Amino acid sequence: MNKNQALRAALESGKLFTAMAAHNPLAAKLAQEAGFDGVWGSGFELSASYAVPDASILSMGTHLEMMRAIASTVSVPLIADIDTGFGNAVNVHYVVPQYEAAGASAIVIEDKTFPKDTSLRTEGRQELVRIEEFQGKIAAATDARRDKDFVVIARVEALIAGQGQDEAIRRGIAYTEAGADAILIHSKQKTPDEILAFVRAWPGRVPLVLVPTAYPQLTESDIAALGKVGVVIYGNHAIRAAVGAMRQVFAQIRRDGGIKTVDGQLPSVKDIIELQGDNAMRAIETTYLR
Ligand code: SPV
Ligand code: MG
Repeated sequence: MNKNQALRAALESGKLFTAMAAHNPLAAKLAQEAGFDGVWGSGFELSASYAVPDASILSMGTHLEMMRAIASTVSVPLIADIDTGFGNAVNVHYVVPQYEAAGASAIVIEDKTFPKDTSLRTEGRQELVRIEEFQGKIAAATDARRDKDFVVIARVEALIAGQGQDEAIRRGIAYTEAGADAILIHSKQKTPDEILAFVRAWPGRVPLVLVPTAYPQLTESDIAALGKVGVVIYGNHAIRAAVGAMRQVFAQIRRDGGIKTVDGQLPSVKDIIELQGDNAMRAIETTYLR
């Protein structure tokens, strides 16, 4: 089974697929090593790693090249976050085969206006495009894909935009009718109540995708028990882990006036060299260096 087939089969199996965010190939490799089923090519994480807002500031090329680097590093499926699709349906039609060629197994496209604002920002600018316009973008994505197993996920931002559950359900159904393989429903409420109400009301023709960043109390077994969710995405835990670890280590070195105390607490240089693919290079050296 190739990666696209693996993701497609997971969606059809009814078993919960877990995807961890990554902003570079090393983070993706660590996610795979930890046992996640896939990688989330997060726009938020990549933006954060460039220290810019997640507001359509990085170019498609920057994100696409990172997806290519990630996909060529890991053997698990990559779900690429293409934000609003970098424009209208014409842009989406062009963009989707690029992401397929880069090795992604799915794209998530959200129903906000371009340029977007990030969903979890307090008082962010959350404007939605018309339902018909977004249906056109979904249809453009599904028609443009070369491999029928490549997964197109439509992301409903109606709850994020404060437009309520009826509008969210209406949009989810409309996007399913337009051909979406799954519906990502996002919420920034600090308890799972809003999402649980949506899941209960969801008619369920295609699986749902949840990003429980704001309501972390909802566990994988809780989500699996709902019976309608195919994928859980951990949206920003790689970059938050990296920021926390760097802050702590940098402060310790400044405080101690050197690296003596911190050294034994860090992954060894050997560990990093192994993550860089040392075993593979040794095999290449043995075979080809004469
Ligand atoms: C991302 O990780 O880029 C996402 C999830 O889209 S969120 O940041 O919560 O909108
Ligand atoms: Mg995003």
